[in-house]
Amino acid sequence: RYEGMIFDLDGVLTDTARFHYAAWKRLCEEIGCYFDEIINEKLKGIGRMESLNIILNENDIEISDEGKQFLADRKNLYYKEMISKITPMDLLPGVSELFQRLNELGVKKAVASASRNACTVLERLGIIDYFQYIVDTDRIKNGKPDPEIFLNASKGLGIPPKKCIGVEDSQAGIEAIKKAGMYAIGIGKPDTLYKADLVLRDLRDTDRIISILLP
Ligand code: B16
Ligand code: MG
Repeated sequence: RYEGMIFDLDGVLTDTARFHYAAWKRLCEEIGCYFDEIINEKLKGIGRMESLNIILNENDIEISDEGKQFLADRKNLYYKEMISKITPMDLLPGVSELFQRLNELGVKKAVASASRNACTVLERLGIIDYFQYIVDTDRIKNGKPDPEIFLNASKGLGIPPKKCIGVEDSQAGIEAIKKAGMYAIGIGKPDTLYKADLVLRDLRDTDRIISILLP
């Protein structure tokens, strides 16, 4: 049986993925950059500055480090404006019920998000106290798809990777979970998350998830 579940935040517990998209889109329109859903898919689970680098590369734009910092800060400003309106109503379907079941079963939970805004979002959603461990992104050297963030979470929970299930909506995240030696549940479309052990549309099918946890 598995003893711990490690959740990504954006796109798994709440739909902040659309806010990240909207904030990048607004920035790109301002600076005359091309940006679409296909580029956006590559940014999921990827840190802020690295995401900006991907966008600039796609547009063949080169700018100074100060210029990049300015743009990354600006995107974050737009993003923070959007997440300031989040409430517990913004939890994705199935999350509350799943957490309740996991608590009853004594399954530990952690958050492994690449976002520096993760704690603000968890607080606004009213679920921060459900987690025994939240990865501190400042301590992570290598972002997803490197397994470091998930290995850090498993250590933080005190549960070996083999006994953990990771849940992710991004390709980079699923790759990180698999490299960490965990069972991977993808949230989204099977064609984009083909490396996952199981792909679900959302966390609503609690019975299915519990049957994997406790075979
Ligand atoms: P921030 P996750 C990731 O969060 C997002 O998927 C990604 O789009 C974003 O660029 C990254 O966090 C950094 O977020 O700018 O708030 O620090 O999916 O790993 O929870
Ligand atoms: Mg995500």
